[in-house]
Amino acid sequence: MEKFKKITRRDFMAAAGGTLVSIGLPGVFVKLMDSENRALAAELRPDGRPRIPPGQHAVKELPNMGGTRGSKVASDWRLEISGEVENPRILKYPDLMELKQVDLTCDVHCVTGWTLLDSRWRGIPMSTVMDLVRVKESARFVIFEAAGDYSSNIPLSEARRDNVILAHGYSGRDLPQAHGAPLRGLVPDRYFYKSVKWIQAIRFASVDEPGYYENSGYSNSADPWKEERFD
Ligand SMILES: Nc1nc2c(c(=O)[nH]1)N[C@H]1C(S)=C(S)[C@@H](COP(=O)(O)O)O[C@H]1N2
Ligand SMILES: [Mo]
Repeated sequence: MEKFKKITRRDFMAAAGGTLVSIGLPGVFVKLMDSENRALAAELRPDGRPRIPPGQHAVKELPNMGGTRGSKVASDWRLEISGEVENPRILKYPDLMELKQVDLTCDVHCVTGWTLLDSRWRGIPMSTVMDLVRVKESARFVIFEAAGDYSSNIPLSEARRDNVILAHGYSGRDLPQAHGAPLRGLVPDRYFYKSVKWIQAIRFASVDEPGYYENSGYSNSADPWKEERFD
């Protein structure tokens, strides 16, 4: 899992007096100080890329970006996994809990410009789900489908990465409903619209199916370090 050079940041915080300044305007996400953002922008990830992708700024908390929520009744919830797989499954929440669980600390990047560093998630690796349903050779894309016609898509090669999970925990607690409970996708190295909240179905497809944002002028590849925001 991802590990970052936190020393740099801590050293900087000490030098800066450890203060985080809140902008505090209603409707404006609480940003870090510009100087701290500059220091973080100079920090590198283990893969050599800058910690803060170009055109992004760090925030202190996970904003609630809204969307059409799924059912509040957890016992009604099902995850349907279908498409190019040998073993299609419909899983209930307790079925998910029997699969491999991982804790992941990662950074997430919304296309509107905010980045949240060191967010902590718990869930099931996508690779575990892929093994469970036995994905066929013909599958090349993963389509995540949610309540309210929201969907998003990633290449299968991206889905195999070990920081791609289905998350049901956030910050040491159950994932809050606003952030996608009972289950959301987490694809940290793509803009956050690829991390589908309130997932209901996962489909393995041989042909790509751009989702809600991807069909509204936003980038299909959505790489924050290449600033692939729009098509
Ligand atoms: N189902 C669903 N998932 C979604 C969205 C949405 O509107 N509906 N918005 C996306 C966008 S643009 C972002 S930035 C993140 C926001 O997640 P958060 O509200 O937990 O911060 O969810 C993504 N996943
Ligand atoms: Mo977003």
